[in-house]
Amino acid sequence: MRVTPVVYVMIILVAALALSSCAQPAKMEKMEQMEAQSDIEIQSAWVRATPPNSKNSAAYMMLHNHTDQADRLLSAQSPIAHAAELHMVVKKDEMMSMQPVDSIPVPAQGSAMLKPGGYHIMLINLKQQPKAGEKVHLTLTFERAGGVMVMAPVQESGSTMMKHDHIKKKK
Ligand SMILES: [Cu+2]
Repeated sequence: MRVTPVVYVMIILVAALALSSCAQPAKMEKMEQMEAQSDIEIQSAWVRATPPNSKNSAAYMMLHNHTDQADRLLSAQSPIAHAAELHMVVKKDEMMSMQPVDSIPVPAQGSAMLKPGGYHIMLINLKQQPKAGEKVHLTLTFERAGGVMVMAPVQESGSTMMKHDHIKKKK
């Protein structure tokens, strides 16, 4: 058959279409690696590795709000724990202790830091012990941004990442 310019253009279109549909799965994967596009961006998330038979662990991260409206982290969930609570560390009579909070504010065009010694997500009644090198799935629910998922690598708690949770029990 004679390849007219019109047929030629159609062949190119069909080829382009086929290529773009092939490219879809790779694109999806990339999206997942970027941890989803959301008004809230999550950076440097990590979950504390626990010694055997620990009841609890904690998750830490930076929350960035790219909108002009203040948001709040309302709750969190993880398949490795029966419950997750939002906590902050308070110093009372030279003792550090944790206290549940209703929400963690993320200011407009600002950020909130969840870190040892400050705000954190407490993973309570672990179903499995988070081990260094693994990744833990977390779902965070924000007042405005809604649900945001993150895969947080598990890390050993180093010297700077300490003392908040079980101090009361140990001493
Ligand atoms: Cu806590």
